Amino acid sequence: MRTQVGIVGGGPAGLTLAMLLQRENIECVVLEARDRAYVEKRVRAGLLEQNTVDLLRELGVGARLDREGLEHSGVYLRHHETNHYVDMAALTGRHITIYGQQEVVKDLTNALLDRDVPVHFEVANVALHDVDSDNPRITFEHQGDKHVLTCDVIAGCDGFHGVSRQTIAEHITEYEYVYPFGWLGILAEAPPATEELIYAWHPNGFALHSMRSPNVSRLYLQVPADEDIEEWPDDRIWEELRTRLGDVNEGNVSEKGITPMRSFVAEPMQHGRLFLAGDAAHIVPPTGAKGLNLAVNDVRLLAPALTDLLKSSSPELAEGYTTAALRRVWRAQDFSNYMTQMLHDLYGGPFQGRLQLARLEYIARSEAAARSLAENYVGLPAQPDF
Ligand code: RFL
Ligand code: PHB
Repeated sequence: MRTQVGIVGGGPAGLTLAMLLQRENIECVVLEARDRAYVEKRVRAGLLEQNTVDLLRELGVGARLDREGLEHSGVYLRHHETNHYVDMAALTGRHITIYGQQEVVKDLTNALLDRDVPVHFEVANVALHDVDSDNPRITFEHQGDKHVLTCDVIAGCDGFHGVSRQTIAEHITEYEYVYPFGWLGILAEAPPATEELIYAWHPNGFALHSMRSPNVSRLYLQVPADEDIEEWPDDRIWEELRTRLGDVNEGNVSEKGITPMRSFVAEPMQHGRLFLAGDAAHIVPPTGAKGLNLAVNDVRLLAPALTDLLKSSSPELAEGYTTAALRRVWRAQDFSNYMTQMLHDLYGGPFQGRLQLARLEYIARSEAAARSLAENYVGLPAQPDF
């Protein structure tokens, strides 16, 4: 088997890259470890930046997003039982949209299969070889058979635990910070009790009220990193959500889990003919809602770089990929860390709590502070200098 770009991983990064390459008539094959039903059900991100929405529309996969996505103009920052509205649309002219990551994945997968781009699910024992050469190879098993896929380029879009980054580990510097807390997240069959998202500071810890549709709420609670989910029966979750968020509408809990939180960057994002994109190269804590959007931004930069490399043998953009992508990655790292530090119990005592409240007050009182938060949150314009 041969293709121009072998894409490892069928999450948002891999699938969006495949769409971008297909548009340029560059051949690619997507290899995904999980089965299709699992990938399309996996509940993860929900908040899309304007840049991400614009790109999905441009790729012809915006129809359902336009029908079902919930466009938002701002968020509430809450402390001491008071919600302060940050009107992001007024401050930046841009919006954010709630539309589940698994819906994006479904739309992209359908569009790729419609366009005859191969997406192979349930591949096993994926290994990358000779990424230093002009003919890197991917070996894998699919439906009981062993395959070798020879490529011009490999895109490692296989998430934080994938094989791609590990293949070039000796060429990479890793920057990492692991937070001493995580998020307990639930999906509840209940209409959201708020029009806009609420990010809440509370002495008991952070909470977030988000949603997926007019009938489904997505809610999160800060818990210690080593917390056992068994300690959190539904009644305790609802009580704690009410304490931290005020009004919440209760409903059947259809999904429940604890996500650890880390900040992580791998530099460089390329070695030889292997290019990393998305969570394979970087992780942000979810407080800034940047993970999925960064993954999409990486491939927005990677697609023209690979197009130039493969169609006209021009390596300049490919050589500049790491620098261009990391500029936005580190900006998002800083923003996500800032949001996290401002809103979570950092287990640092009352002094830290007072500093957090001073930051929240500053955003409520200063338009400059609110605008800075807003332009980062809605996403800086998708230009090469950011
Ligand atoms: P993904 O989505 O992890 O996809 C990688 C894919 O690769 C597959 N894979 C392999 N395939 C072949 N061979 C192998 N050896 C493989 N190993 C793995 C995996 O099965 C998977 O399908 O990475 P990608 O594409 O880079 O996308 C990144 C996003 O998924 C991630 O950043 C976001 O979900 C993060 N995130 C959020 N991002 C936002 O932009 N807005 C949000 O509101 C937001 N909320 C969140 C989040 C992540 C969360 N969790 C659970 C980590 C909320 C949560 C709770
Ligand atoms: C979500 O809806 O899952 C969500 C929203 C905002 C965040 C993180 C997660 O910051």
